[in-house]
Amino acid sequence: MKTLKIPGRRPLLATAAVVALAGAAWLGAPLAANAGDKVAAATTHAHAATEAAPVSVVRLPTDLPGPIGKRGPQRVKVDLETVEVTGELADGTSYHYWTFNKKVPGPFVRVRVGDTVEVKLKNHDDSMVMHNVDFHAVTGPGGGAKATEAAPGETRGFEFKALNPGLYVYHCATPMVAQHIANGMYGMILVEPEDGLPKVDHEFYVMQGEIYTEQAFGTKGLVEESYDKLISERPEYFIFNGSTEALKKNPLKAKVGETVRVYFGVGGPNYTSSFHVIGEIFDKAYNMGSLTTDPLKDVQTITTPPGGASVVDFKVEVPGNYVLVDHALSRVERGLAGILQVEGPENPTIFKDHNPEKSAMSTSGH
Ligand SMILES: [Cu+2]
Repeated sequence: MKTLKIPGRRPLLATAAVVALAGAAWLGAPLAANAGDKVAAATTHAHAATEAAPVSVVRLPTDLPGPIGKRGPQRVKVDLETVEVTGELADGTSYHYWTFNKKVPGPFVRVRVGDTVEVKLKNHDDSMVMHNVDFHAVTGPGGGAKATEAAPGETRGFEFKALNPGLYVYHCATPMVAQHIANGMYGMILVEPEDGLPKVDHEFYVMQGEIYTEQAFGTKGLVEESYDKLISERPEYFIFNGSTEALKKNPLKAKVGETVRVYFGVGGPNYTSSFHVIGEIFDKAYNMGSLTTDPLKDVQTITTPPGGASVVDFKVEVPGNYVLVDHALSRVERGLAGILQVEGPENPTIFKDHNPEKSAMSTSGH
């Protein structure tokens, strides 16, 4: 395996032993007491990890808790575990991800304004590097990053009061931060306003990210991260929910006449998304994830920056497949697309194809 040096930091990719040794030096005190054990353990585990078949790191778009409903402020516990795992990036292509709870994005955390949130972060025993978490919903130093900085095997924690409602990103903030985010370490926390949000039939969780690999887009096998491409912002892959296939193989689903809400966020680390659903219009768009500002109405595309979020609501009136994209459409060719499948009766007063037989033979993505 190739060794890439980050100036002044640990090697980016190296043999397990080299990484473990460099990691011990880089991590300093926390590992010093049992550095020998840790090197031995890390070597064994990393070896197993690279040989193991890739797992699915896909976070299903339906994997989020339901609305909180009427209740007063409470104390809420959030358990995160940082796990480094080899996962499927694309068909036949795998990548060594760094994750919260083995999925990308990490778990969707849902609290109410005024709640006290108790965060526990465990860095898995098999990890090679330190991890932590910075919640953008936190009022306090680093969003909790310092308070959760955990060496492999260590558990840290803090608590915060959720003062501001909104949809917020969280991410690992261990240097080099862009590397930790690019490897999959991001998720979202929804802080509901006192009265919650208007009811909809379906809520979905979608996040966009970039993957920077040494090998060109489409290369099969285990691909390696590229420091040069990361630092010059030249990703090979763009992904929704962890892989190029995540939301193609696990489409969002709704029926004609139902209302849909997408909690959309960008982990990044670098690219702003022009989030758009082909063939739909957002009836409401909560700009920048702000839930206390009146939503925009009748929006085609909503810009969402890295470390930012949007909430979009719309009703689906016509059956068919609708494609979720970043309207910077070159990114579709690098994997970025998802499907919203709408089933139900045709609605010819709203949309009527004059030659459906010919349309059925079309290979157009739209
Ligand atoms: Cu990390």
